[in-house]
Amino acid sequence: MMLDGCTPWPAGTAGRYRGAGLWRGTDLGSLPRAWADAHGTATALVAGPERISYAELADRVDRRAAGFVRQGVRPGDRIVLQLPNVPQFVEVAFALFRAGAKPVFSLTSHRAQEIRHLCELSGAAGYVLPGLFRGFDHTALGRRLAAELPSLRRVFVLDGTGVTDGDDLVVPLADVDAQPLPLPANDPSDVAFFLLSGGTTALPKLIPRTHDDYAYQTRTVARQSGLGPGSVYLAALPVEFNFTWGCPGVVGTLSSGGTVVLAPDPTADDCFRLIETERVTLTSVVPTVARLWLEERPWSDADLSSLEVLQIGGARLEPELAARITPELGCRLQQVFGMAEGLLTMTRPDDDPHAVLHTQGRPVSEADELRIVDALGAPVPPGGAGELLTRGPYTLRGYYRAPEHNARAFTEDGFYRTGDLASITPEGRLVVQGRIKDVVIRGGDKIAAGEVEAHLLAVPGIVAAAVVPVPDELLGERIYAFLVSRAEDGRKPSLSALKAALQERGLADFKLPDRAEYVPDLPLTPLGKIDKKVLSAAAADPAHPRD
Ligand code: J2J
Repeated sequence: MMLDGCTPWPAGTAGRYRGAGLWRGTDLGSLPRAWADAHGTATALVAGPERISYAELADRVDRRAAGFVRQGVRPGDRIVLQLPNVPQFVEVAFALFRAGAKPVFSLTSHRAQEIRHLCELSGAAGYVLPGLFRGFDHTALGRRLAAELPSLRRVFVLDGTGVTDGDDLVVPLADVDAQPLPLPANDPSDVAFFLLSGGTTALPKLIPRTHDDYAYQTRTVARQSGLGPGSVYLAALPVEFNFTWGCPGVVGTLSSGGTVVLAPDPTADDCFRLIETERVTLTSVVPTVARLWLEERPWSDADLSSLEVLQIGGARLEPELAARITPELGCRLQQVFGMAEGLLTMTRPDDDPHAVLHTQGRPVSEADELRIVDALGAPVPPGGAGELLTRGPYTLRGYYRAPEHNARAFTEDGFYRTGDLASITPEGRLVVQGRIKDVVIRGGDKIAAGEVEAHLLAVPGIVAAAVVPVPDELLGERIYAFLVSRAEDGRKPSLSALKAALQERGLADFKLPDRAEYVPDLPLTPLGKIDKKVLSAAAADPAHPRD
């Protein structure tokens, strides 16, 4: 049974996935103990000077799970989890699985707008936060939200910032620690955790991932990536990103008996040093990070010879950049196309070099179904480009508590409309051609245009707003806002005033416009919708006049 508000796979389909041995009834909460039984003294996690064995990790997870129960966390509770790349992220995620609670993975860059929405939408009973992180007081935000939202009963603070004695709302994460308890197993077909959608709508959506589907995804990708006890995975990007968490990422590496090294951030400085000292064999980055690493490589004497594979995904990888990876970094390139919603495609070790540079590879599961359709939903002839639709054993059937959006985002027969434009080669490899969804992908961060537009419209003086991507060499795309201001008083907030206003509203920094331009009117299509094609073309035109 899936949590209320989720869309289960049809019984027949689920039966097929089980019958084929894809879904094996794995409870993610039971994994740390099973891993400890198999690899006890081996190193599971490395973070700075700290090295945590599999046995230690399982013990910490058991103690924290009991600690959460003592703090009143109940099976089925949703808990917003917002932590940087620290061992506690892994401990807390698995402890919550153990306790039957469902973490909602949030980004550390999220602010009041995003966290409030996640808490409201999920009806969160708890919020695990870093405390004071990169100059922002998350505890203060947690307190404010708890005052607004009656369902939010507990705030757990990693660094203890803002904790006061005798407070039963704000609790240090270190106190979430108790003698292990026998805890009931989870239903493997139920939601284990929620990932955040890259989004197309004004408000982000939650993606339910089940124990069975995520165990299948991570196991399959780990096997195809040849992971084993000798593998060392560097978590360079934020761990809560599906790419880093399970593609094969943290969960796939731990399932294989390997070691996960947590990098504080993806800078070349930090990561090159960790690759050298920890003998990292595999890591995953977005194209922007790969570009920065290539820029830094000639200036670094770090020994990167242990690195076997660099996975690159999350945004379009220019073939020119792809071609530089092996000669300049000395490792194999693996292109990955993925989405928190499910479907993953990857190039493989035995693919010919042309396929590795120019395609996003094949789906990871034989049971993944891909369709390419035209604007009317009809299949395009083989090889043609169109919207990619997909369904399969680890692709959601519906967002959480979003019936109206689900009616548009899925076909009647359960295919997810990805909003990506792609074609499929005769060998079955995916080639991403572009997007039809209204999203900006800025250095791998996904920004829903509609969300930024809604906030811009709330700024005094702005009467119309349209956000489009503009090409950028380093970030791939930047955020370009076209605005119409009220004519009578001629108020046209400057870019910095707009950014300040959006920050003031509590929007995460990575969603702030990079450029704003005032126009008398927004162009419309014959159907009366804002013509974003015209705006994108204007934004990208070097001769286009700017403020
Ligand atoms: C072009 N666009 C891509 C690629 C994703 C592995 C890797 C990435 C993600 C991810 C992920 C792309 N070329 N190679 O979850 O497990 C764009 C598409 C897609 C959207 C999904 C994983 N790889 N994209 O990026 O949920 O537009 O997942 O639909 O963040 O990123 O974004 P997200």
